Amino acid sequence: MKEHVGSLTGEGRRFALVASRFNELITDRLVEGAADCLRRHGVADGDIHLVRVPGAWELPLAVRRLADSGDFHGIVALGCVIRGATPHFEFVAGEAASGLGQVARSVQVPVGFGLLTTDTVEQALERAGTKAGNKGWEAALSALEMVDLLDGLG
Ligand code: INI
Repeated sequence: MKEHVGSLTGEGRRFALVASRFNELITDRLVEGAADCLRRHGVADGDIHLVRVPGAWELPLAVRRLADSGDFHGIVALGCVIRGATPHFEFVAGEAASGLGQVARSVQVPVGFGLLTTDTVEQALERAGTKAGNKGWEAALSALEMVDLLDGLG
């Protein structure tokens, strides 16, 4: 059996991080994690572009524009939606996640999913570089692997 697996090599590859400013305390940590992951795997600092959008709702559109530009080998979407007292959370979180899913399935560029949807700020902090790791780091690692996998699949 011939197995195809992407390796984690970032040399010569360009990545865009798309991060929302809403809940910036958290999303800044996700950006740091994602950038750290890419650099540790050989992506040059000048090949990492950070694009800011207002909130998670705006992530899918910016990701699509960047994917369509053809300028990037991989994209990582980073955001944080925290449950409030109203149903607003469900709409923003649901539409942002399904919008990113739609974009990820319809473009030829791997899109890492680094959108946190949590009940509390504490849960978000735990996933942004404290006791539950850093979802930005994990999303960047998956994007790296997928870029190399797709390269190999032709
Ligand atoms: N955007 C977020 O990224 N996180 C949230 O928790 C959030 N909440 O709770 O409202 C949020 N709302 C803003 C939204 O993403 C849009 O930017 C806004 O509605 C303007 O289009």
